[in-house]
Formats: sequence, structure tokens, C-alpha cells
Amino acid sequence: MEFETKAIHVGQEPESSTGSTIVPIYQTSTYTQEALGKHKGYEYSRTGNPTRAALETALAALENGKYGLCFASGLAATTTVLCLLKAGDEIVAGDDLYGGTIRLFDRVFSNFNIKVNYVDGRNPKNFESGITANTKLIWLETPTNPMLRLCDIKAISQISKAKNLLLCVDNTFASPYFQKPLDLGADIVVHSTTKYLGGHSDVVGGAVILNNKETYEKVKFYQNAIGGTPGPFDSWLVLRGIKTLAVRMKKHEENAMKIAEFLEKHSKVKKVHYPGLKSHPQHELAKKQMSGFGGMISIEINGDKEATKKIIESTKLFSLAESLGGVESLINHPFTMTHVGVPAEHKARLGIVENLIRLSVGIEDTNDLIEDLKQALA
Ligand code: P1T
Repeated sequence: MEFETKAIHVGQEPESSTGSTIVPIYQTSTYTQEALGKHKGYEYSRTGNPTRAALETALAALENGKYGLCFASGLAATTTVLCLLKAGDEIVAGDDLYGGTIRLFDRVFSNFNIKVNYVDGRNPKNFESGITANTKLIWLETPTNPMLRLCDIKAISQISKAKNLLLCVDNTFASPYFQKPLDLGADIVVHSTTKYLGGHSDVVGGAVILNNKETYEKVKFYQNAIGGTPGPFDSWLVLRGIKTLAVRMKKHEENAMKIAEFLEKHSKVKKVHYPGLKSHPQHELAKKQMSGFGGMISIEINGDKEATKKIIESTKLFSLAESLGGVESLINHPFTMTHVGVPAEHKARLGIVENLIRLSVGIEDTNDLIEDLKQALA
């Protein structure tokens, strides 16, 4: 079955008692048992809920994975995966990550004596150099947030396999439509379903997808034990969102490509970071491991903080907001917004400077979006 068909049908069979074509929102916290120990597979909605189960099945299929688990946010998904580690263990992580993930690593899990060794993820060898006797997990995003850098999943998976480590890939920016990390050798995929999977900026959620049964059982145990699970309505919103993922992603990419080309020629723009551009230093890798380049672009402005602020505050269609991946276009200032909590030295190393702007290109008319940017940059 092809991706578009899976997104609409897998885990979403008509409901047996009524024929409801769409998976119902099972808005219940608990399930009445016929007798002690006799039930229909559900006992309590933190442990399991049919709407969530449909989403978990569908997401696993989209990532070509065996198992899916859903969470109340992307960070709840990440937190639950990190619970596979114990005090003294270490993570080697690509250094360009969502600011909230860095905050979770540096300011929460560090308290439990889990150390993160950040490396420049553009060269797979750096992950190898970062490994110590205590390393248990390699963590990366690709493309990265906000610099749109790439990590070579296949090459890094070979290193991780040789050292018997787990490789976890945050696939939020590409979505499973454009990139399937499990097929490239990753062990675990994490998503913020808040973004492209949900697709309409109306829900916060997360997901974990994996193939190994033993690891799945462990993460599933932590999902229930920790309790960062999504409610039935939030699960339903993401389930509805993924039905149109393929058509949305095509339009996000088409718009982003045209906008990136427009921006590259603009005199007020110093640099455009978009993996679809030939000028992107990792364009060849993008072509190899992704089937499309996505809808995220970061740009550096020719100008100072004030000039950048003026542009960010002048767009009319691009809303000034955190988040990404919705149908509407958003504009964000990583330095003061999504990555504000990242230590200054870490930001400087990555190039998260005051004149960096991140765009989440929506699926509006391409020319309207270009006109909006044109007037903001004028
Ligand atoms: O916001 P939440 O659903 O908890 O997901 C966290 C997260 C994880 N991974 C990546 C790559 C992300 O971009 C995010 C959240 N990012 C934003 C809110 C943002 O504007 O970048």
C-alpha cells in the first residue's frame, strides 16, 4: 500500500458497532469490565484508548515501522525515550536541535546524571568521536531546527550499530512523507505531531515509532508509567491531519522552493538555508536521503537586529509565531523565540544570530506569500 492510502486507511477501518467511517473520539477515561480481569483490551485511557490506538497504528505505517506510541507533546515523546537511559549513561547528540530539546537535555536530564555530548552533526565521524564507554544513545534531528543542516542517517546508523547504541532521529521537520529514518537504519523515530502531522496548528502532540519489540515494550511501559499521553480529541485531530499529509507536504515544498529561490536573489538577504537549493552545502545528501526538501527555510538578513525586527514585524500573511508545519505560514526569530534558552556559546557556534529569521512556509498561494515577503523586505 502506498503512503497516501496508508494515511487514510491504516488503523482507520469503519467502527464495527455502528459502521462509523471515521474513527470516533472515544472520550472516556475508563472502560467497564465484564468481570474481574475480563475486558475488551482497554482498562484505563492513560494505558490505552481506541482513538489513540488508531493514530499509533497509522503513524507506525507511515514511518514503515512496526510500532507507534503517542504522547501529549513532542517533548513528552522525547522525555519518555530518554527514560530508556539510567544515571551515568551518555548521549551523543547533533548540536543543532529544537531549543526545548536542548533545554530538556541540559536542564532536566543533567539533574539525573545523564550527560549529553554535542557534536557538529554534519560530519558522521563527529558522532563516532563523541562516543565514550558510557554512551548509550545517539540523538539527532535532520533537517535541523533552525539551521536546516543535515545529518547522514545511514552513515550514522552504521556507527551506532557497530557500537551497539540506539539511534534516535527526530523526524519532525521532514515528516515521514519526505524521510523515513527507520528505512535508513535508525532505531527510533520521534515526532512533534504538533507540526506537519497535525498540520493545522490546532493540537500539541508527539509520537515515537520503532521496529524492535523489546525497545517498544520498554517505551510502552514508560508511556503508561510516566503518563504523558494525549487525550482522545487531540489524537483524533492528528489522525485527521495525517489524511492530507501527502498533499500538504507537496504544496509546502513547492512554495518553499519558489520562496527560497526568490530570497536567494534578494539584496536584503545575506544567506538562505534551504536543503532544496543547489547552494545548500548538503544538497546532494538531501537528494539522497529525502524524497523532498520540506517547507522550512531560514535566512540571514543583511542588516542588524533592528532591520531584522522590522522585517519580522512587517509580514501580513506570515504570522509572527513559534511552531511550524501548519497550513498557514509563520515567521519566527530563533534567537529570541524558539531557541532563546540555548546557551549563548551554543547559539553562536551554530550561527543562531540576531539577524536569523525562520520561515515555516504554509500552503497559501505562492505569489501571495512572495508578495508578502517582498513588501516586508522593501
Ligand atoms: O512542542 P512539542 O510538540 O513538545 O515538540 C517539541 C519539538 C521537538 N522536535 C522538534 C524538531 C521541534 O521543532 C519541536 C517543537 N518546535 C517548536 C515549537 C518550534 O517552533 O520550533
